Amino acid sequence: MDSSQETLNSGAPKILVIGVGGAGGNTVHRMNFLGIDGSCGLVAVNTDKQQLGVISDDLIKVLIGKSITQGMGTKGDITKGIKAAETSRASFGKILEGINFLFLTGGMGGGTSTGTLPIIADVAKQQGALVCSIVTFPFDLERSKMLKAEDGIVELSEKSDTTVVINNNRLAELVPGLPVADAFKVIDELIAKTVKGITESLTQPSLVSLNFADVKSALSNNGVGLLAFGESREPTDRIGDVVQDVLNNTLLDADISEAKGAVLNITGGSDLTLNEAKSIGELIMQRISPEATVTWGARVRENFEGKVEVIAVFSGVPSPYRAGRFEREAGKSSSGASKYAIRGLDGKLKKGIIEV
Ligand SMILES: Nc1nc2c(ncn2[C@@H]2O[C@H](COP(=O)(O)OP(=O)(O)OP(=O)(O)O)[C@@H](O)[C@H]2O)c(=O)[nH]1
Ligand SMILES: [Mg+2]
Repeated sequence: MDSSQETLNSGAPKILVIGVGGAGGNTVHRMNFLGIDGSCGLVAVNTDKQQLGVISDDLIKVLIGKSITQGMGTKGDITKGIKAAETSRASFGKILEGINFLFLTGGMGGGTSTGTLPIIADVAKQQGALVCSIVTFPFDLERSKMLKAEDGIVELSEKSDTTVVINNNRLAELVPGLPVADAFKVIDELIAKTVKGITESLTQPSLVSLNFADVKSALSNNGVGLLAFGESREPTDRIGDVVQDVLNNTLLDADISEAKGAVLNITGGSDLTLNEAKSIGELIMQRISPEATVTWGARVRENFEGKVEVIAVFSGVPSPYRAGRFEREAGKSSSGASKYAIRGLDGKLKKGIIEV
């Protein structure tokens, strides 16, 4: 029996999140701060020792490529990022042992993230994990990083099951005038919420639980994906309202009508009904291809009374990055807008920085 069958039989999948580079490290740091119920390991991987030092010691922190960067980061050099990761393949293999579902995150364009993410994805896939990468595309003002990021996304999407791209520039449209540091915080929080929502719906008792086999069908071998966030603002038609908000989401860079799959995560208060959750799923399903695999989970949270929030991961959308050149103008612009059980490298619980 392979490990994925074992997990399906015994219930919840083993989930791990690895944040790579400065951005990825900050994202997993934020996840740790938000807290995820259930067992989900959080790991930060970097070539920069100082950056690992400033994020929470609750995380497993893995310093790679010390002989290549002397622990000082790659300073944008993807070749160094690749070398650091290549020499750490075996360590990644150990970290990923027994993992069924891997979330990878980082800021594309950085030397560490762009070089390392595809290699971790490759190791994870070879070991049988479902790999969902959630990465950012740099701001227009980070010109030197944009071409590297485009190539990186193409490479990463070949190694991952789904590579969700969040375009920082769409965020700038969504909240004009937002200082960059605050924009990063918003993105980190959005990624953190997405991973938390999916993980908890997979592993915790929920109004509607997500089934790992369904999530697998929705995300497997599906290229580039997009993330959309929606919240209800009107009390009268909150279901129609939240669905419209998801579909109008400015973070969407491509047409979702051709998406091959979608995983929806619905959060509401104790007033959220099963029928409402179903309607949200059905309404979004109507907007994408009838062949698409759509699955949803719904959870009830405190302080959500009267509100509904949806985070949607769409997979297999036509990629504006496919040719290695981002068709920037093609993007849509719209008005709407536990403690972690982590095994260390030697199988014991370890916290703090590990050098590999
Ligand atoms: N979401 C988020 N994105 C960030 C953050 N910091 C930087 N970024 C974005 O991520 C991209 C990559 O930057 P880093 O993460 O610093 O790069 P790195 O992977 O550490 O690579 P090197 O430092 O070049 O070795 C940047 O171009 C920014 O667009 C952050 O705190 N959060
Ligand atoms: Mg860095």
